[in-house]
Amino acid sequence: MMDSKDFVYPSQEVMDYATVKSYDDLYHESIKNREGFWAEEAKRLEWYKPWDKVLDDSNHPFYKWFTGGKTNIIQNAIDRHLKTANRNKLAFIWEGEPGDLKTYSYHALNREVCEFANILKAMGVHKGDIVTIYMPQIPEQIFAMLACAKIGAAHSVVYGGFSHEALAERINAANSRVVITADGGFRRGKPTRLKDIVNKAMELSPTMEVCITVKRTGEEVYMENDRDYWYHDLKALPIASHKCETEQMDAEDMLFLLYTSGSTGKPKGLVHTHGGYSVYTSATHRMVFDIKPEDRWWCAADPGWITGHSYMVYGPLINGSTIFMYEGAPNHPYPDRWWRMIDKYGITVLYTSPTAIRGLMRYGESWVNRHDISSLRLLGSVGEPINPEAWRWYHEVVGKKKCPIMDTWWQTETGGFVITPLPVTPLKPGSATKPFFGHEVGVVDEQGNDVAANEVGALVIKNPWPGMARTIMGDDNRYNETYWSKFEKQKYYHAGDSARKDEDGYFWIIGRSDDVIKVSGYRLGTAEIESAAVSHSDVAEAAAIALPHELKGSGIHLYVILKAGLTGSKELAKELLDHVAKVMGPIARPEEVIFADSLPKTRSGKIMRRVLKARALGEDEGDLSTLDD
Ligand code: 6R9
Repeated sequence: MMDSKDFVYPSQEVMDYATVKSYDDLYHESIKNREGFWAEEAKRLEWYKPWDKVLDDSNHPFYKWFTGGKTNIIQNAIDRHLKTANRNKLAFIWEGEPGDLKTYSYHALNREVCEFANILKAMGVHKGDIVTIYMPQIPEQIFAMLACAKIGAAHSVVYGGFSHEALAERINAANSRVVITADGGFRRGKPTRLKDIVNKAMELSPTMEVCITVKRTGEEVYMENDRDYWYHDLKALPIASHKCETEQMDAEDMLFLLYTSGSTGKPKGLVHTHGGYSVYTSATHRMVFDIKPEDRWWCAADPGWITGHSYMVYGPLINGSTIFMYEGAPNHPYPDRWWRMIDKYGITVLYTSPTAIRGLMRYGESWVNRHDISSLRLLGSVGEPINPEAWRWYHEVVGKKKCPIMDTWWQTETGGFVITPLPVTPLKPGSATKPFFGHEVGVVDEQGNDVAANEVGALVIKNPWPGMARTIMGDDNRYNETYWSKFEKQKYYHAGDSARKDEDGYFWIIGRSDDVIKVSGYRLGTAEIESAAVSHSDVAEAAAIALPHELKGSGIHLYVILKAGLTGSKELAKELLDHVAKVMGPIARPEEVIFADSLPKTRSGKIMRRVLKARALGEDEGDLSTLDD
């Protein structure tokens, strides 16, 4: 690990360009008058009706922001721009994996979104409904999200890598009637077959009535009469007018639902709102990445992840940025694909994950150096702690030592950045540095007391913020239990990460302290992986743990107890790997299966994954007093 004294200072050029020149002054002000700070940010946006109260904290932990206010995120992400010179500015540049290119001005984006919105209305989608979106990375995915928001329906985007079972579970939990998909997308030169997966999911989803399919790959797909509609057919009908009123929403109305993995049981559908989320994503995006009108912003994430929602779509569009999106694999047809596109489109900010950086790093710097990527002025990282080797490569080879790296710590639950540098912040490679404005973040012991500098503890947020998730859909109790019960007395938000804060007040995230595994930045629950494993007829019990993986950050290692009378074999191990990947999706494919006779458990029957992990790493097993046997 890098010595925590080694600061990397921003260049004079970065300092001169920066809008926020000093972190400390604004930070102290934002803490002294938190509501005032957020009210100022909210005033930068348009509202149909201004709010009565900035923060309603009368019912902890169910905080409300900008109550009484009326808006719609589309009012600021699109409508507002149509009245200014932004109307003719590029909103969106998209490149398909085969090399096809599409561009949309804000004017053109509005037409697309209105058409899609009118189609949804014609299909009977109403304000308050939840529409499921399961798509490849094509422009229509973004149009679909924006169209839902525009008419006041909530979207639930399911990551295109998930299996039909995982998709069906999410459709059913949200009670979705309508799903939007595509025949497929292109990945590593091959078409994926998404509609097939949706077809299988719909068999398991009794609520499903309508499936809208965008034609992308042109592959043959099965379409059922009166249920399945081609998007281009609907678009050709008079119902698809390019004019559509934006629905006026209460600030606290649901904008979207996004499922994420928790430590136990079923995935949680986190609820985000129109008002607070608009303010929070746009403020964090603008200030952390010092967004200026001339920027070309590339958040290389999947829209099915919170990063895609907040920083590919909503934050940047509210800020009137030109966003870039790429459909396919980073190494297709050659490992210089990303650098070629940065050169071609003049990208100024690249925001991606450590996994992606490590993946590109292994091809060596000559691929980067073939292209002129000097348009880049800032870089960003998200999803997991970035290791020093990847940090240095990103900084030196990609950023040519002139682009500071914004290592942003946040979660699906937080809606946007919480611990993050600004361009002017002296960096320490591997540290997400300091809290964003309005935030008091702490590292605490079991009782909720701040621990001493450099001691490891639980990461907590000590205050409410506008971008916070409001609840878990349909389960207020679980929301309270998961995030607010551990430090109930102090009213701290419990993030589920362990961390330390050094003598300079810089935060170092160590990783999840609960049973969540981050594979290539994607969040998976051990419980889901284990339940996928035991759904195989030969498996009696399973335990999943994460071990360090060179590219993915963490890889899944699966311990399996077979049913009586069965013995493990190489073939069966392979079959189990395939089975988990099939049930959950390829992202959850374990690295290895280890056949075991027993698993370490507590007397209450809870699998002690930390013991398995310590053994696998040859580390001290720690306190075994609760171990049964
Ligand atoms: C945005 C996102 C949240 C978990 C979080 C933490 C890890 C995210 C990080 C980071 C270290 C960073 N995480 N950013 N760890 N440094 N810059 O990733 O949301 O998928 O909900 O995951 O990701 O463990 O608790 P989500």
